[in-house]
Amino acid sequence: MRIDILTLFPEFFESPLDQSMLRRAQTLGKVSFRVLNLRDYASDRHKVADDRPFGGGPGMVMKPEPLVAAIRRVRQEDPDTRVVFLSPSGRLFDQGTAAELAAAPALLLVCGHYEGVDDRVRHFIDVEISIGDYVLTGGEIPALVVVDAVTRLIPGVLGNDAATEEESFQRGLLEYPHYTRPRDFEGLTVPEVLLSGDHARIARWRREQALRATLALRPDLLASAPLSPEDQEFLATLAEDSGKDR
Ligand code: 9D3
Repeated sequence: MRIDILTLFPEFFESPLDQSMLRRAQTLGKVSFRVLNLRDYASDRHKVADDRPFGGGPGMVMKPEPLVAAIRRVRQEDPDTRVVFLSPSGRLFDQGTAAELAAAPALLLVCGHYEGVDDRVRHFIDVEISIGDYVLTGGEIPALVVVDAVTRLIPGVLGNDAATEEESFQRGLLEYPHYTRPRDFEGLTVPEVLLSGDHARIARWRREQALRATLALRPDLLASAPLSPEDQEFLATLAEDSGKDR
């Protein structure tokens, strides 16, 4: 898969794309990143990419010509490219959107900056994505969030399919707690069940911990998580218990 990033700050991406899983994915040939400098697509002598807003007001607006020239160039190379615009008014990014994007043959992630982008650029975009309801200074960090979430879903990138299977089993729930050595850390001990060697009991305990944590911290997730009759039963006993206490 090819992932292109269009930005006024290409240096921003140098280190993040060259670390850990993103680096490994490139080495394995699963993904190739290109960081495109928006200023290279400005046609004027001074390579200006922004201008004052029509109608007045503070800040600057990104001009349409360089953005659209870059989008056209990438689409010309690969017409199947999905063009994603990172924007505070986009659709909220989630795991489902990450999976959708991971299925595309190529992505172009367009990073906005300043107060915004000339609205006519919207006509050249396939999807607008926000990573959450907080104000950032630009689309660069959101683009990295998308890159990271999408790249780990490309087949063969994570390597260990065991982790992926386990993840799909716990799909839609918060994680169960993890422990490693030592068994006693400053008086904090590892739950006995994890030392028992009883794999069925361990699996049940982990499932229950995940359900418990989800009910306590993210009950909204339970509405769409795939739950077995045993899961429902366990959640019902938790609800009963809390009713007795209070
Ligand atoms: C004055 C109104 N602002 C919108 C809330 C303007 C504005 C603020 C910040 C326009 C762009 C930005 C920069 N943010 C992004 O480009 C961005 C973003 C974000 O700020 N939060 C969550 N997701 C994203 S994706 C791109």
